[in-house]
Amino acid sequence: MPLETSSRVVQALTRRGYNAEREAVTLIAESSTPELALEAAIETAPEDALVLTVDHVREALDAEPVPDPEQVDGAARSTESAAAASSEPTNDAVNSDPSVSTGVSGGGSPHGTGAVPDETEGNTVVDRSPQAPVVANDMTGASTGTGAYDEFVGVFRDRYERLSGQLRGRVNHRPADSIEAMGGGADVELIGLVNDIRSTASGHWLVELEDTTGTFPCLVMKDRDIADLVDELLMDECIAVTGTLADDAGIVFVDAIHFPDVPRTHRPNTADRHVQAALVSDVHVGSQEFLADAWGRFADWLHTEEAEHVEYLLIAGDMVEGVGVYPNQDEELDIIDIYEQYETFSEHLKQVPGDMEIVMIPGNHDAVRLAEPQPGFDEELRGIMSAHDPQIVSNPAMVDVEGVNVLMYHGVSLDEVIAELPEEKASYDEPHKAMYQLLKKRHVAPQFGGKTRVAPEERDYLVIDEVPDVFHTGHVHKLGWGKYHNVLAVNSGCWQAQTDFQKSVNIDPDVAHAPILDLDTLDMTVRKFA
Ligand code: D5M
Ligand code: FE
Ligand code: ZN
Repeated sequence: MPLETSSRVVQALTRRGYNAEREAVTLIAESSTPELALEAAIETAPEDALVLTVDHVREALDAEPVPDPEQVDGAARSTESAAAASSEPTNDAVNSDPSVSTGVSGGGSPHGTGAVPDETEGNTVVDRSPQAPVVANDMTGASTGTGAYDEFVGVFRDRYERLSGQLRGRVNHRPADSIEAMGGGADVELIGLVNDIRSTASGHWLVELEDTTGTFPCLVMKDRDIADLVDELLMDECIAVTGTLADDAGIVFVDAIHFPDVPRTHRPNTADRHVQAALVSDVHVGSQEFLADAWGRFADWLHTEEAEHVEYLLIAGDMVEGVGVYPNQDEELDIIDIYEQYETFSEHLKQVPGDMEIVMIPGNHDAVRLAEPQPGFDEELRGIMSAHDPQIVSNPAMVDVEGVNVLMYHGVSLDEVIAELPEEKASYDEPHKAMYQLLKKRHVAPQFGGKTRVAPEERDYLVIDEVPDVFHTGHVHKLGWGKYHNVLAVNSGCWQAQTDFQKSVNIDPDVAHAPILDLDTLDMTVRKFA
């Protein structure tokens, strides 16, 4: 089979177990005899190399008899233009076509043997290599929980301290155990975790708040505007109320409810060069419904010129379908062994350009504990997925990508937010609105004891301490994005066609979309590969 296109080169390399740098693929595809170039490059690469680099290819091309790619540039280009599919190689433009080189002032020295452009020419310095993202709050290896009762008390205390800290600038908190002593009619301000929500016989709302000293009942009258906000409350989230103490000092009549929230004045950070990230999730390799062809088209596209600025790939969980996640799941498995699922996932990941930085967190289908926070994959799974040298971190994790803080969270709690809140505030069709609620509550999984399992740790890793610039989730298999107080919330859809279960409950997944985020402007475009 002729190897005149990048995507074929990538496939050939993948079959041979190699992951390759984008430019390495381009050089091979551009040479007059790509098959020979590919063989020579593989020969040149050390035996234990997982990634075929541009240096390996250049070394191979420099050696006879494979012709230098620049000398056959014209021929390679005409082959290219004859090719029909959009996945044909064009991302080599920075190397061989000065008219589209970026940041390089014209007339500089020739680029040697068709190699990496000398990006320091002229006055501008262009850095085309992605920086390794810096991860804050990765709790992999730091788990202390054994599940003992007092650990649950500890994690809630930590949640309360940190979230009440966020509210303290706005309200003058009185401890629950001292409010009764204040006397009827006093103005009260109280910060607590929501311990109970009940409607009274006359239709008002009784919200019980708990702080470190005790609990206190707070009454929200049904005819007040703030009654609407009661619809948004989830158990165990932290809020503040201000109000007036009843005559017998046994209850607070609520005038206002405050959430920790994201300040409206939040000014997001942006990258200081034009660089993009692809935000995906829910690949579900191993499922009969995994869309391998669509994934292949996505990976091929990443090798094209159009995608040359896409230097990062963030994957927000559910790499594989897993085993025993839901009842009867095995009937829809294509690969029944969990390790084989990761091996196949790794093969699909190798189709992605080798010079991209990849960050992955686990989801509820992955082979790590289900309770959140979920630590990153263990050594064995890291070994299987090592080809790209991805950053494997916990769910959730705050990832600094070129200065942009991206909060990655798989999203199991979104099911709960959608189930508990009214349709207009959170729905499967608008998953980003459910994400807004998590930002408002400054916690990725507020409700304890429901579907979302929470592990007791010394620290509540699920609190959103720092306001992210981008919030990236998956899980619900629906595509949706929007801005909340200048924070871009993106739920990234999936690479798995509708399962029997989803059919039975009318979940219509958004498949094979890749949201592409401009890190310098935080603008988003969505590419479809279905
Ligand atoms: O879940 C994808 C979406 O589908 C998410 O919203 C949960 C829902 N889902 C899928 N299968 C089930 C079963 N069997 N029970 C309840 N909810 C389900 P994911 O976990 O990514 O497959
Ligand atoms: Fe999923
Ligand atoms: Zn999931």
